[in-house]
Amino acid sequence: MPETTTAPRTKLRPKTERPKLHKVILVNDDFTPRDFVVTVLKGEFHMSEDQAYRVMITAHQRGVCVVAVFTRDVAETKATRATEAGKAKGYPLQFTTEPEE
Ligand code: TYC
Repeated sequence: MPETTTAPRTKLRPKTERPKLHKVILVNDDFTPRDFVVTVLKGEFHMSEDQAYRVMITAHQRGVCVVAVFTRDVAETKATRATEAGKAKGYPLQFTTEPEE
């Protein structure tokens, strides 16, 4: 019976593409109350009071602040919901999204 030899197997590692992440960005405005921005950040993005305050005040001072990164669908859904929460109260609060580099 012929000897069976097993050739060393070159490990095939099929490329698994990681989905590109998208940033949710909080945009400052002159009308939305600070407390309301903090409430929306806590509710939609599960932030602590502290984290939410820091993100709000950064957007207030610099114009924009990255809130978090998600896959595209999740980022867009959260940005839309958070923007709608402001609209429902008559505020011009805006959350936008953009792909990470
Ligand atoms: N600039 C607003 C104010 O002074 C507060 C605010 C902060 C609004 C961040 C939007 O993304 C924002 N009442």
